[in-house]
Amino acid sequence: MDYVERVLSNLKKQNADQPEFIEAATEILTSLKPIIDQHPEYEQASLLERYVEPTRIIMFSVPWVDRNGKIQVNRGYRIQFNNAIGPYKGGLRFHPSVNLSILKFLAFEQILKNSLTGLPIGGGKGGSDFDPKGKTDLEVMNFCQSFMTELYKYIGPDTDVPAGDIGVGAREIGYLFGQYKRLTDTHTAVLTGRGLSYGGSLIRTEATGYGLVYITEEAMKVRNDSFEGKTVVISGSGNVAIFAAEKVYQLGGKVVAMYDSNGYVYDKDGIKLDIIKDIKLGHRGRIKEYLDKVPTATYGENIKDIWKIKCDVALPCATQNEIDEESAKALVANGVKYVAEGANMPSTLEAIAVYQAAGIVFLPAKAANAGGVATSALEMAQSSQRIFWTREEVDAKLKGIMVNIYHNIDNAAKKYGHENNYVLGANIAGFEKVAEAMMFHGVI
Ligand code: NDP
Ligand code: 2IT
Repeated sequence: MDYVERVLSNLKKQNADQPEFIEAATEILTSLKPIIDQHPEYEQASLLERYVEPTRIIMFSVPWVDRNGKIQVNRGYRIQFNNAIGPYKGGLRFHPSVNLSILKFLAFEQILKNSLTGLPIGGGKGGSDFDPKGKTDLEVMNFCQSFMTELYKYIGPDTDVPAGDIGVGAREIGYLFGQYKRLTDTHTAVLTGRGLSYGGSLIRTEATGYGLVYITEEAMKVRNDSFEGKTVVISGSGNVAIFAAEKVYQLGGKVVAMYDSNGYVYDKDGIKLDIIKDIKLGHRGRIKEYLDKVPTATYGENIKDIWKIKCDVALPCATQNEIDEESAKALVANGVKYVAEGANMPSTLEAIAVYQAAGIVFLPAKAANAGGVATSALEMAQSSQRIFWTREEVDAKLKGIMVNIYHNIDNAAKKYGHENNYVLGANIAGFEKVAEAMMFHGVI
């Protein structure tokens, strides 16, 4: 067994109850082999053993009072995985499915994603099994205040800077920030995705979706192709999905289907985004309501069927493992040319194998959705300078970062003899800097 295989085999034994973490680690470690082979000093320094182990995992109880006066308890987490190149940075996810395995995979992915942005941010993630769906604003506030009353001890603008993810948007960040400010009496960039009135950055809301489309546009451009006239399927209808769709339309593409966890809508004439925004951002409604406004659209409850819709571009923007082998085969059979991941790890390992065998352009999450965290780092930069950049400035920087990421992962894939394999390219390009920094820091 070589070094990578030994570390992976040990990781699987030690984390046998964490399937998502094993899935992400298998993909990452396997594709790092070419760079590990060139650096025997990494094994000498037990670099991989240290790289796969989070610095610390914080788990805590979050008691709060619901609208009936009943006391509820949820589990809170923060995983501080790696701070070799900058403070821990990564979102908070509030969703009933949240557990240690999911947060560890997300934090582990975040290390390389954040490195790919070229900005000084390390990798972390956190969240809770709390479900904001159906809760009143007061319940969400009660929960967020209790969550922060524990979390504030472990974070700080130079230590660990959380942000949003599934179930955590402007409302939650506002309540979390308010409680942090109250507990510490400081007004700092301890969270990103803040409102514009209290330190947030223009374009942060749009950044993940826009960035996803910018990097895909670049992959198209080098192939003498563009979004003009392309049919696009987007899963999810949250923050990432909505702003990916907005940018697709701006570039001349057409989005024909989107979903939420209850069902998907298909509108062959092109989904009307203002209606989706009104449902989702306006009143936190369900996507099924789209049919009330557009009776010619269709609705299906089996969300996996969305991948059977013929499209040129698929942008999975909901959650992990939403495209399995069967769905990937359906996409390929229908002639998909580009799959770019807005969500984190939406394609299973088997699905990725299907894309690669078919030779389609596949842009993996840690490269394709890095625009969100990159703009979070731009938010931190503006806070440090105590100034705000214009919308145009932030958007131009975001686009520049995404174009750079595309060429960096493309070059890394070529350099290591795996042209067009952006999984390998992204993992290696992200790892190079983290590994170098860890070597500089000695045994810590
Ligand atoms: P939101 O909470 O805004 O939206 C999530 C969307 O995905 C909703 O439409 C939701 O449907 C759907 N969804 C969530 N879980 C499931 C599930 N288990 N099955 C089916 N549908 C589901 O989150 P974001 O848009 O912020 O995040 C989406 C993805 O993008 C996540 O993978 C996240 O990690 C990733 N991401 C987010 C970034 C950001 O800046 N926000 C940055 C980089 C990546 P419903 O409302 O019915 O639950
Ligand atoms: O997965 C992600 O990159 C995010 N949820 C954004 C993290 C951030 O710190 O902006």
